Formats: sequence, C-alpha cells, structure tokens
Amino acid sequence: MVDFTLTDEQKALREMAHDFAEKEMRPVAWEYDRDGTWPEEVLRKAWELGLMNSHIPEEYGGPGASYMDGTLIEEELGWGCSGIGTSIACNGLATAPIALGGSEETKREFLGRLTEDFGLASFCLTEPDAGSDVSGMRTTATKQGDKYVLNGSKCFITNGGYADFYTVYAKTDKDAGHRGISAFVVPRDDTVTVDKKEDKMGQRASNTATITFNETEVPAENLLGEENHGFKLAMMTLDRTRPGVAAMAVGIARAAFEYATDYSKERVQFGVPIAMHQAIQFMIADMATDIEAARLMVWKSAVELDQGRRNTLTSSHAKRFAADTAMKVTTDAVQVYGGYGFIKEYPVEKLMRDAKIMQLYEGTSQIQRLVIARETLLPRRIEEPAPAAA
Ligand code: COS
Repeated sequence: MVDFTLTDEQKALREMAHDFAEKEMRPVAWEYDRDGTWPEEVLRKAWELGLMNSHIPEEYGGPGASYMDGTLIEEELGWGCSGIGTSIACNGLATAPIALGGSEETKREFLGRLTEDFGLASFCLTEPDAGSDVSGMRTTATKQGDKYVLNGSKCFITNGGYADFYTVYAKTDKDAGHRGISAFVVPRDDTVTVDKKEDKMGQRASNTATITFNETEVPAENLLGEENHGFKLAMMTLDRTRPGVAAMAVGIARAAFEYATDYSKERVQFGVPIAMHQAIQFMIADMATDIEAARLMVWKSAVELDQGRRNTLTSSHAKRFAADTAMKVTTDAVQVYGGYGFIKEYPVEKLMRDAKIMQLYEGTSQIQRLVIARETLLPRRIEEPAPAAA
C-alpha cells in the first residue's frame, strides 16, 4: 500500500520545526541576511530542541530520526530561513561519512561530541579546482607511521569558520583518480586555518569559508572506511543528504508561494485584486503543482533510504527538481509582486537570492542530470559497503 499520511509523531515533529521556524528564524532572518551575521543563538536553540543532529542514532546521544523525518524538519527550516537552515543541517552532511565509515570508537567520539554539547562539524570535499569533478582534488594525506599528514585547501565549506572538526577528503594515491581518495575526520587545531569567509549572493546567514590544512596530523584511526575508498563514501553521503537539501528547496518555494498568494489577494489593479486575473492565477497554479511534485519526490527518495535501498536516482530527481522549482517559484513570486518584488523591503527578493544556491551546492542541477542520465541509460550495479554497525 502507498500511503502519504504522516503519523501523529511525524505531524508533531513537523509542527515543532514549523513553530521554531516561525518564532526563532523568521523574525531575525532578514536582519541576518542583510548583515551576514553568524546566527549562533538560533543554532544553539535548534540544538537544544533536537532539530540539529536529528539523524544521529540514539546510542550516540541523538534522536535517531529517519530520513523521512529529516525531510519534514528541513522543509520547515527552509521555509523559515534557508541560510540559517543550512547551518543547522550542516552537521548531518559532515557526520554522514562518520556514520557510514567510522569505527565504533570514532562514532562514539565524534557523533557523541555533537550530542553531548553544542558543536559544529563541516564536510570538506570541494576545492578551488575540483568542484563537480571530485577526482581532480589536490589535497593530500600522507601516511607517516601511525598517523596521516594532511596538506591542501578546501573551499565553500559550510560552517567552516566555526567547526570543531571536519570530515576531509584527500588523495592517498595521487595517480589513482577516484580510487586514490580517502576520507578522514580531522579535529580543528592550530594547523587548520580559516582563510576566507565568502560574501555571498544568498543564504548570507550561513558561514561559508576556505579551510586550509597545513601539515595537519591525525591518528591513523581517523581514516573513515578503507584507504582509497573515500570517493564512494562521498557519493553515498550525497545520496543520503540530497533528499534533505531538496526538502529545504521545497521550503523556500513554499515560503515564496505563500507570500505571493497573500499579496495577490491584497494588491488591486484594474479594480480587482490581481488574484482575479488569469495571468496571476496560472502562475500561482504552476507554483502549487511544482511544489507538490517536488515534495513527493523528496519523500520518495527519503523513504527508499529508510527502507535500506540505494536511492541515487530518486535523490538526484528530487534535488534537481526541487532546486529548479525553488528558483522558478521564487522568480515568479517576484513577478507577482511586480516592481515591489525587486525591493529589499519586501520578502521575496531574499528568497529568490537564497534559491539560487539550491541549484549549485551538493551537486549542481547539471550534475544531477548527469547522474539521472547515467542511472537511466546505463544502469550499473554499484556495490555499497555494508553500513557500519550502528
Ligand atoms: N554510491 C556508491 N558508489 C558510487 C555512487 C553512489 N551513488 N556513484 C558512483 N559510485 C562509485 C562507482 O561505482 C565507481 O566505483 P568503482 O571505483 O568501483 O568503479 C566510482 O564511484 C566512480 O564513479 P563514477 O565513474 O560515476 O565517477 P565520476 O568521476 O564520473 O563522477 C559524479 C561522478 C560527477 C556524479 C561525481 O563526481 C559527483 O557527484 N560530483 C558532484 C560532487 C558534488 O556534489 N559536489 C558538491 C559539493 S559537496 S557540498
């Protein structure tokens, strides 16, 4: 049976996240966007409520929410403010490789750290010359006795300037392409430098930094999974986080849709509210359909994960469609507002800027299409290592 009804627990979780978005995020979102201020106070409140680290299993102190539950939270955070929401959700991206590839001890130490006390972790994959082409990375990790020494720079790192530790991808075999990449958990110390905070178009409340590892040493136990298997770990991580990112895009679109519908009922032109004009009605109708379709894709891709199935195809469908929907709906919301939509005093201008990154981070819309085309035209058997014992 296919049933789209949420359980009472899921409805309560969504309500709690919505309440948080409405009371703690919305009132400060435009101010943080204007100033690019770090929203630590809001993050700490999210941590206290369990909206941060929701994915961490109970045995490591987290609530152990399902992927489906995670999408309910992330849609509401996206509705509240996707800049602050991205910072709240970032621990999920950074810790997925630990949950997948970390030893019991590593999981206890690093997942436990985030649940015992407020703390942040960042996912370090992208480099200045290696964005979509992950294999082109230059950061190296050299084994020296019982430790690895890391050297190199990572860019566009969410929460990078404030993270307590990082999950870092580095070349352990420079000549082996994607089969020469390994993943590590790297605590922040004096050898880790924050070189640059980006001044962004949108999601300005989230911190985005360049992080450099200068002869940074980690014990060999900090290797996640097997040596030279890091690329697969990165792909498996993104399969697991893209449904949540897509949910956040749905939240942005829903916020823009609500503002546009309310405005269209108030704004009078040619003697009637503009909602009475078919030109506006058709835009509103298309927004509603696209949001509904995007949410269904998000839920399907999350449920597949909860059922233990590989969701590479459905997570790319969801990420691509939801991100493009957020961009289209926010652009059309500005259109519904007319000239006022272009003015910072009105809310939809921020949403349009925020939406753009959804088509870029965690895999551009073009990369999602590439994955969809490969999975559709050349389906192949991808062996996922068995999940590490939870
Ligand atoms: N799960 C597990 N393994 C996977 C996988 C997945 N979803 N996708 C690919 N793999 C494995 C393949 O099976 C292959 O394994 P073998 O070494 O055993 O052959 C290996 O990974 C390489 O796969 P592929 O040939 O598809 O790699 P490409 O270099 O062609 O890269 C893309 C594939 C472009 C899809 C990948 O580099 C990518 O996702 N890039 C975008 C990165 C991104 O999202 N960056 C955003 C920053 S993170 S915030």
